[in-house]
Amino acid sequence: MNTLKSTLFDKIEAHRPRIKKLLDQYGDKVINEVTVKQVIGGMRGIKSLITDISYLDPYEGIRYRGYTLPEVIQKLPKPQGSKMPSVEGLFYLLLTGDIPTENQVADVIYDSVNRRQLPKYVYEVIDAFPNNSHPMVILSAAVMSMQRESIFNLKYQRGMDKRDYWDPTFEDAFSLISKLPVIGAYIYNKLYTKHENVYQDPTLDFGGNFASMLGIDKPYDDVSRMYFIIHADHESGNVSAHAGHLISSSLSDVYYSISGMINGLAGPLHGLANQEVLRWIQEIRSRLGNKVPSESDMKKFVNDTLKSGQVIPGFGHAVLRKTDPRYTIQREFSLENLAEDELFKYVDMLYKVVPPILQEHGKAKNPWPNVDAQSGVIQWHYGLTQYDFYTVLFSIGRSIGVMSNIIWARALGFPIERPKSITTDMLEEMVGIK
Ligand code: HAX
Repeated sequence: MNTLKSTLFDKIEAHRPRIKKLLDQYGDKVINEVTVKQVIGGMRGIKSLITDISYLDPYEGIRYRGYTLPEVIQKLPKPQGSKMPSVEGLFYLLLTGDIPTENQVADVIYDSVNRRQLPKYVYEVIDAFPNNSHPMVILSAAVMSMQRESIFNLKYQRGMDKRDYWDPTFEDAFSLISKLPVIGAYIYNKLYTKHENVYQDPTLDFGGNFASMLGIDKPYDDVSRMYFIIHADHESGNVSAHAGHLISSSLSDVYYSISGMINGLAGPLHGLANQEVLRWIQEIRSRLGNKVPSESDMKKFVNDTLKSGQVIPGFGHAVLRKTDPRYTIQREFSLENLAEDELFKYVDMLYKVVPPILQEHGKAKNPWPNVDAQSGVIQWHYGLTQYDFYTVLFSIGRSIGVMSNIIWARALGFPIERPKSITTDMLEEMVGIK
């Protein structure tokens, strides 16, 4: 076993008794009450999922394995000359809870490079799509097409001890994570560059190789690393993470689960919001004849959007109650690298203008920007102007957290998910209306 897998195995063995004790000794202890509002309102805030990979505090934002994002970026080993860490190091951290050494990261990169090769049919599946298909559809289908590669599925068919489920799941997950940037880059090149740049560079890490396959120069390699790292996980209850977890809880393999995760991320209230932000800014731009808007122009545009019954993309959050630290990290990167970019000026002005308007509007519980308000502008600045593609980038990052969770769910023997639903009649009876 390589060091990542053997370290993971030790952590799993150490963790299993904790879950067993909780179940055996405290299984019936009440930790939560559920209100009518939560039943009707998308289960907001019900503590009913368990994960040790990340935790989202409403005011502080996300922590991965106890580390804030600035700490993750500062502590994880970085490729020579880079300001951002290797994504492979993040995978190590999410799986084991340990900050890896440079050598441990090098081992993961070595192993990952050997898993990057795509079966030939995946290229054919991608090429078969019309060029006006949304890239998220192509991504989901490409992942789905690889289900026949699943080692978990093969071993399950042959008969496997439950305690070993995590091992082939790790193999499937690590292979799929390694392949996703290659799939993403191939989709990008098919749709937008007529396959000008397709070459992988086995000497480069996850983010570096992705930038190279897109044919975008430095510092886009660091942009990719940053982007994949900050999008990797956001607890287990968000749509993409929960969709992945739910599907895998029936013992569907990671190909089924990640394809489902991608489909959930493709909604405009979730991952597609990064595309929506850019589309919306472009709309403002063309309405104003490409001139940089004044603050009052911008306020009018925001108010018009709200009056027409639409949401302001990139603002608000189901859990967060302050500016998303993923927004702040990208804002700091932008101030350092693209402060004069015209679109960044739009984003900066929206940061000033939108929160007070949303507060006044009185509906959104969180008027502050989320990750998606910033991310598209950075991509645009480095030449990735095809904003339909942005959620593919999000998917590549998010898959790392979701698959880490799936591996652990298998290791800890979490059961098939099955919450209970009730009828409106029953709910009315419960509150005494009937
Ligand atoms: N603009 C206008 N209205 C908003 C709003 C926004 N940005 N954010 C919330 N609201 C509205 C809601 O639509 C809701 O209205 P109704 O009562 O009429 O249904 C009301 O305020 C209360 O919503 P909430 O409780 O504050 O927020 P939710 O938990 O229901 O929804 C969302 C959270 C992120 C979906 C929401 O804030 C939103 O639609 N934001 C814009 C889209 C967006 O940026 N999505 C990306 C979120 C981050 C993410 O998941 N990235 O992948």
